[in-house]
Amino acid sequence: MAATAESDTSRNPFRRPKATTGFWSWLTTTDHKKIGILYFVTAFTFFIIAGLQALLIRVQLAGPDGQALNPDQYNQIFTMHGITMIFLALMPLSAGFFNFVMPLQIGARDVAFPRLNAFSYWVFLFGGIFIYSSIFLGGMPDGGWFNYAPLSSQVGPDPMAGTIVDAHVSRMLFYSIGLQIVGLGSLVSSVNFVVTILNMRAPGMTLMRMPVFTWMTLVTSFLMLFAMPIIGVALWQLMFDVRFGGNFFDPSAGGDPILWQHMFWLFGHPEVYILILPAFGLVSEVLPVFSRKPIFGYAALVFSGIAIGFLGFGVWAHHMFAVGMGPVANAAFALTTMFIAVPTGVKIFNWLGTVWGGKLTFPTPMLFALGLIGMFTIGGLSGVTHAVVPHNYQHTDTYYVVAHFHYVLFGGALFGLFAGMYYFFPKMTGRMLGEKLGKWHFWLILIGFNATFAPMHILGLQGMPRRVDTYPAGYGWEFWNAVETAGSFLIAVAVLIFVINVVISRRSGVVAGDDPWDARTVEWLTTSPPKPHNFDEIPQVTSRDELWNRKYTSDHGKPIRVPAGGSGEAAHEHEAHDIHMPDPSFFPLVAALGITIAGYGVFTGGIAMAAIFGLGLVVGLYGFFGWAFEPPSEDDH
Ligand code: HEM
Ligand SMILES: [Cu+2]
Repeated sequence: MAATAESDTSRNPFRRPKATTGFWSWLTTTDHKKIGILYFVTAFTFFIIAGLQALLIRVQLAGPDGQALNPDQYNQIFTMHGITMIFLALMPLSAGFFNFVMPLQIGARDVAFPRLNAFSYWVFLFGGIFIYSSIFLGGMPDGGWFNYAPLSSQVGPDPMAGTIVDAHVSRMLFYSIGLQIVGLGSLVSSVNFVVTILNMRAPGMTLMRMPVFTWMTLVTSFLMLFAMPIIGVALWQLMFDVRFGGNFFDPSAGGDPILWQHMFWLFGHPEVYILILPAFGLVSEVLPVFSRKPIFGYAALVFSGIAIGFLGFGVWAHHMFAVGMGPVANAAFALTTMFIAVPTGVKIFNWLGTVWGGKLTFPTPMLFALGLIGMFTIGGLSGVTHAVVPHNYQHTDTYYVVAHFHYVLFGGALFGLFAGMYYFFPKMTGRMLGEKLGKWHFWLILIGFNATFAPMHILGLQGMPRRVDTYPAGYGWEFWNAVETAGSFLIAVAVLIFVINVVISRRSGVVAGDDPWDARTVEWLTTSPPKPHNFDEIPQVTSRDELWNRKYTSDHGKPIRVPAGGSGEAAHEHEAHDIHMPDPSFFPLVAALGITIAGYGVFTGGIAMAAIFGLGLVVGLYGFFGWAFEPPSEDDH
């Protein structure tokens, strides 16, 4: 029997790759940890690119009448800065943590659909490359990250200049098709995470024993599940309008340009929670560990996250107060927007309650966590002022708004992600990130960040509009713009120090051991880095903060260390048993590649379109069929 199966698989066109180490293994991996690391490296590379674009913007605006970029270049740069930071940097950085940390936190060996997980990474990467290939093919999208119709959807008299689309159509197709491809990755990964969290928790890990980060992964996945399809539909409509003569947004043909704004922000506002909730989850892991106290108000923290998830779908039109919806709609959305400040405030209160009276230590992850509390609160407060409609009329589309979303997305989301990187780097690599360089990174980025974005509040209230490539002298905007530019270069130095720290620590950082922070949750039960199968034995969970309660009993709240091996569980866990792990496969990559190739077909017409689209279809189908029919590996027999 075995012999024939062996010969069968060797003849099977969909044979499996075997490599589990080396370059090839990264192309075929279905291991959630490796996929997590692929997300980190790729997303951080895109972050650097978007950061360099931000520096270019700041060079252009350092003084009046900037000459570094012409208007067309400037439009492309700020658009790509926004798109890249949101879709190709911050979202996938969160996906890196979802992938690497969440299965460990729930005591699982992997996610529910490992190959689907690999597929979601490859469509993210290929989608990002697809969008950036626009540099060589007519220019990058230039309509801003929210790309309002009819500016984006209007086309010239002859959009098809011969066999290929004209520059504007091409840029809009890179935007609409590129974000579709990237969005597909988010959508399928959210399905994966929801199924994993609801079905693959270790015995005893009830929902109300799950770590807060895993809860925020669940809420964020549901947000993606409901928000991504909305932008998906709008992007199809935009593609049809610019490429196939549709009229979704053309009022002269019965379409409605405001429809795009509603569709975009119905996705766009939940999107900002998709960006911030993972960071909230990471901070909720870090604060208790360095306060040596359980999180304050666990249930309230979890339910406020869920409340934010729900309310997040009811505020979208606060981005459209000035569009002319009328006082009733404006008042309604002003109210719902103010409501959402309540659960957000609960979170900040609970974090402060956690550190209050704690035995605090301040390693770099703790500094970034505290930084998030401070900076996000500032962003949150300016957010409340946006909800005041008459005030919004004054400052919408000015630098006051640019200041606000950088305080919540940079000061909030990015600071939280950095806290998570310093906190989980030891688990991922087995080594600690350098504390000295870490402290330099934190203080320089905190100063640079505030120097860059705090003055934007002033310039915005003084009337400086966003998205202008130059401004004249004599408006009194020179000083603060110069300060902002200096601040942005300080941010760049801080990020460079972080990269140096990662490279050095990866090789020669202090060896971490399994539980370097004396942490509270089961992911720290595994070795650092974890074995391919994570746990030799799936842990039995009996409480929240399972690891802490195994290590400490408490005497009137004072933790008393339990002598090692006392709980009996730990010893037993080191025997590896018959553990089946997902097999490597390269078909997810092939399927993702096929979809991307087909995307290029839309830029052409006639034969060329049929050929390119057809090629994409063949490659994609080979990928999906291979994925469906590749034989199970030997040990399945
Ligand atoms: C690294 C430091 C950063 C600097 C110096 C910076 C600077 C800027 C500036 C000056 C603008 C306004 C451009 C204009 O309206 O003409 C801008 C826009 C924007 N930034 Fe940043 N930014 C940085 C980081 C980030 C981060 C971390 C995010 C996170 C998501 C982000 C997201 C955005 C978005 C979405 C826009 C709007 C683009 C548009 O109008 O379409 N930025 N940034
Ligand atoms: Cu909003």
